[in-house]
Amino acid sequence: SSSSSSASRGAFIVFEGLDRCGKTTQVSRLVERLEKEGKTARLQKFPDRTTAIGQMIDAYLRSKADMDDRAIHLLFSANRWECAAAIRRDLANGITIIADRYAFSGIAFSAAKGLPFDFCLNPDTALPLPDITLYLTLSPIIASQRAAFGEERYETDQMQRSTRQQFALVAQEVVKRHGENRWREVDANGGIEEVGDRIWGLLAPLLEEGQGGGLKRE
Ligand code: T5A
Ligand code: NA
Repeated sequence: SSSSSSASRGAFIVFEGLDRCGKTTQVSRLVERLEKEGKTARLQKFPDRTTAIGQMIDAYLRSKADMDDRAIHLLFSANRWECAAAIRRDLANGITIIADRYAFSGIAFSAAKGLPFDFCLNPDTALPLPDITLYLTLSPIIASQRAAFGEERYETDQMQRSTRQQFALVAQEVVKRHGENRWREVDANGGIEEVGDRIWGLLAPLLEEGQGGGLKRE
């Protein structure tokens, strides 16, 4: 197309994966790299622990507070809803949003605790749809050996195993509803640079405008 890049919508890119797979590390690097390439990008972390709802979530995750499974599930979702308008606004203004976790974590972690899958999915269904989700996969043994694993509530081998199974169901659902280009697995084994290059190799062609197979923008 002949439209200038400043007039086009930003891309909405989500990173997902089990605990300690390296999401935050890669999301920060990607935002820096995009800015070097002249794109405006914003990092959006979920849970966003800075809001009032986020502080309740933080207390729950650090086991400073207990909560009913459904109640905490809805708080995770509410924490996304309170950020949704800003995400839509920024995308419309050409800002690329890179999210460190999103609704897919919400579904997978809560379903792993035994809540019905549909109950887990429903509160998030009308949120802004990511153009692409990169699901980082890492050997569970390596993940559990990384710094600070085990400090927060869900960081047990059993919970991680169960969440991995639920993520597979989430992936199926995303592909069924929105097409296979919306969900990509990325091997997160290897060094930080190596994984970063893998991610960049996948995203850079999609972010180039005017090329076939680019990101589908909602
Ligand atoms: N949750 C979340 C829900 O239940 N419902 C929801 O709706 C949402 C949104 C907190 C928990 O909340 C759950 C899921 C989680 O259990 P969080 O705040 O994202 O979610 O959790 P964090 O503890 O911040 O992040 P993670 O544990 O998921 O870690 P990351 O971001 O995957 O990994 P990162 O980059 O912080 O790296 C971990 C360590 O490994 C090193 C890093 O330096 C760091 O020490 N590292 C590497 N080492 C070697 N090689 C590499 N390639 C490395 N990459 C990173
Ligand atoms: Na993180």
